[in-house]
Amino acid sequence: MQPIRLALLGKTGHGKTSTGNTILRKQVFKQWIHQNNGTELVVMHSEDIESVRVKVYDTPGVMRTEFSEKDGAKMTLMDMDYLMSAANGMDVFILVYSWSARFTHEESQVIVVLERIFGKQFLQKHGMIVITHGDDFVTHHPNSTNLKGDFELWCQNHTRGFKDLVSKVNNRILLVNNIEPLTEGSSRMESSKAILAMARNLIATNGSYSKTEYDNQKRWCTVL
Ligand SMILES: Nc1nc2c(ncn2[C@@H]2O[C@H](COP(=O)(O)OP(=O)(O)O)[C@@H](O)[C@H]2O)c(=O)[nH]1
Ligand SMILES: [Mg+2]
Repeated sequence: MQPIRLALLGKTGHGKTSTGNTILRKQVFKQWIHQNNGTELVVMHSEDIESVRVKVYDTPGVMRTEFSEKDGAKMTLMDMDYLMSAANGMDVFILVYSWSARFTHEESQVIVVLERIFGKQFLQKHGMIVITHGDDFVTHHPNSTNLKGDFELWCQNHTRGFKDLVSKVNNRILLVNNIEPLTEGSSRMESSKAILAMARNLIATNGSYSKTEYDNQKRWCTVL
C-alpha cells in the first residue's frame, strides 16, 4: 500500500498541530512557541495506522500575521514549495479552522493565495476542511439531540466566503475534537478515524496532486 500524505494548512492557532496528533493518534508534533520571528518550519511525522503509512505534514501558519500581506504571501509560497519538494506531491490538503474563529475576508484571501500557488482546482480535487474545537461546539449545544444536524446548520449560517469554500471542497467538512485522550472510543479517536476515512475516500476518487502538476502550475504562479 502507498503511504498517505496529508498536509495541514491554515492560520496559526486554529489547531493544525493538534489535528496532526489526532490523525496520528500520538502526541508526536510539538506545539510551537510562536515567537513572531518566522522560524516555523514544515514538520513531518508518520505512523502506521491500520497497515498504511500515514505521513502528516504540519505547516507554518499561512499568511502569518507578523508579515505584511505581500511578504506573508511570499513566505507562504516558500513554505509550500518546501512542502511539495519534501513530500514530492500531496494526497490531501486539509484546511484547518477553529470553530470559534470568524471566517473573514482575510481567510478568503488565504484561499486565493493558495489557489495561485497550487492551481484553481486543487481544493475541488484534493481538499477537505477540518473544524477544530468540536468539544466546545458540544458544550455550546447542551440540549442537542442531533449534533450532526446542528453542525450542518452552523455551516449554512456562515458567511458567504465560508460557504463558497465548503462547496468548493464538495462538502468534505468534519468537526473534530483534539482535546480528549487518544483512547479507543473517545471522540478524539473517532475524529482521527473520520479524517482518515474521508482522506482515503478522496484519494480513491481523485488520486493525488503530483509534483509535476505543481511544477507546471508554479511556472505561472505570481502570488501577488
Ligand atoms: N478545546 C480544544 N482546544 C483545541 C482543539 N484543537 C486545538 N486546540 C487548542 O488550540 C490551541 C492552538 O492549537 P495548535 O494545534 O497549536 O494550533 P496551530 O497553531 O494551528 O498549530 C492549543 O492551545 C490547542 O490545545 C480542540 O479541538 N479543542
Ligand atoms: Mg502549530
